[in-house]
Amino acid sequence: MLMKRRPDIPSSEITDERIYVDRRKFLATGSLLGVAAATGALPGCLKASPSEGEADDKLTPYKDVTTYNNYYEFGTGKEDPAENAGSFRTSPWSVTVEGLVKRPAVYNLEDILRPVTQQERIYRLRCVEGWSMVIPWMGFPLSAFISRVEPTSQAKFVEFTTLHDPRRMPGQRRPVLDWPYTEGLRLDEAMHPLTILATGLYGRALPNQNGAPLRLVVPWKYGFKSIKGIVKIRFTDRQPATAWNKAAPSEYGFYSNVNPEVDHPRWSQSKERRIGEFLRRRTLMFNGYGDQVARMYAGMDLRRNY
Ligand SMILES: Nc1nc2c(c(=O)[nH]1)N[C@H]1C(S)=C(S)[C@@H](COP(=O)(O)O)O[C@H]1N2
Ligand SMILES: [Mo]
Repeated sequence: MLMKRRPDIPSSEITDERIYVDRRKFLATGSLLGVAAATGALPGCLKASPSEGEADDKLTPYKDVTTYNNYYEFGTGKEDPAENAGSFRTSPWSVTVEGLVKRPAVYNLEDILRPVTQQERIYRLRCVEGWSMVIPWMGFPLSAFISRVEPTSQAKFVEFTTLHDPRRMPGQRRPVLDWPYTEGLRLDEAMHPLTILATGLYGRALPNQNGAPLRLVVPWKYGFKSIKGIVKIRFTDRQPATAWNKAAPSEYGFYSNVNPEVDHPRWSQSKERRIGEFLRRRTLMFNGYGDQVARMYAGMDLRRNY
């Protein structure tokens, strides 16, 4: 029998969304594959069904993911980052690791990426402003890097800092935030297998406006936790200050878990508009990842720790 190989359709002829939607149907459980791989879960522990709400998630078009952004270092308008970050140079890039850690050093990006396996993970990102997207990220668990640098037993929190360079980041020439942008996680949140350092999306290198070359994605927290353009990771025993908490403490707390029951003081958090959709949908507790993360907050008052 003659086996004739059909030439692959050049990817340039297919829209990004279609490739990914088709691949996703094929994979059936989407991001869960990545999660299982990262946690090394035993086959018997593999969850067969997608996380809450995920079944009706359609990927947000590449165009929207890369032109509707928050990245105040490149302007406060949603279209500013795509317009202003194009010529931002992300190479060479290094990340300083300091604080309560056994291997403090300046790590080149290549050195950070060499030992890790990049995986695709489809996660929702919900902004506190009330919009959300579904994005196929490329990245690796933050835990892989943290384990490598070995925090000491006193380390309880991780602080992340974005590059501060007003010559290259025009938004930093105005005092919109107390630059540089910083964020923080509790160490267990940082070590959670859902927490990733992202290096790409839609199978491509991360666009500058989405935080190239390295940004955090914490899918159960509001988008502002997912800090972009990371140049420093510091381990501490005290809860670190965060840029948005400093700017408006009553509006943005340290935890920032997606929580439809705790309103932003100036607007409700119970619904969200999926970019590309018309009707608003109900916001899910922990952005729908509660079955995987809720136990980290057992016994905590999430109204006080907002
Ligand atoms: N350094 C830095 N990181 C940042 C921001 C920012 O202004 N500066 N904005 C945050 C906010 S509010 C959101 S909603 C997400 C948006 O990520 P996206 O543009 O990739 O969708 O990035 C977060 N990370
Ligand atoms: Mo946001």
